[in-house]
Amino acid sequence: MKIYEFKAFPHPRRVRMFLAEKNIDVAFEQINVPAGEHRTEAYLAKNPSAAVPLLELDNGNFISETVAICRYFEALQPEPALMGTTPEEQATIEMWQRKMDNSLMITVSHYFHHATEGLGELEIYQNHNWGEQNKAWANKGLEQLNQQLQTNSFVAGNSFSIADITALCAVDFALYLNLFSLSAFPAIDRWYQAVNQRPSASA
Ligand SMILES: N[C@@H](CCC(=O)N[C@@H](CS)C(=O)NCC(=O)O)C(=O)O
Repeated sequence: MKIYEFKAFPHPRRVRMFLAEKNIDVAFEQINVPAGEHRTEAYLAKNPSAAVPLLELDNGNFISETVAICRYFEALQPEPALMGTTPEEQATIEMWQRKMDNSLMITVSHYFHHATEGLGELEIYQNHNWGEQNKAWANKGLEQLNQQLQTNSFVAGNSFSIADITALCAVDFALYLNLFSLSAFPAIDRWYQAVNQRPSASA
């Protein structure tokens, strides 16, 4: 079993954090995304979506998409549960995981690709206004997250979950791009100081 990734990038970091929380050891192979290694014929044969992370199973099958990879490891090793155990927990965590993906990770990503240099020459199409619109939507996502964290210790409630992993990686991506300041969102700031200290945050 092996995971193709590019260590510094946000989506691979989500998988690294998930594995670290579960104390699962998997081999990694680096695919240099800024150098275009994810667009070679050899890599596209493994993942036609041209993206990392990608999990290669021992039977030769591939699983792409961050959450699908995490779900595989959750099923393989349920403890500690990061995707809930009861039907209500599972649905609540999935709800917040999707909210964090849609309102933060994806909007910050669009901002990066469209309103900044992004991946440079690898950017096939850029629309600055679309990037700026996504910045505004990312700020709405932060407001929603701040509101949720005013009454909850973690993103999906009382325990750490995959929703916190997605939110932390998206918040760090946004901070790296200077999209916002933590001081403007006190509840996010309190949560950030706590989750950022978990050993998995530097996995
Ligand atoms: N929906 C995918 C997105 C993965 C993704 O966008 N990965 C980025 C790295 S963080 C990538 O490979 N980008 C390549 C590109 O933009 O050309 C997932 O959840 O895994």
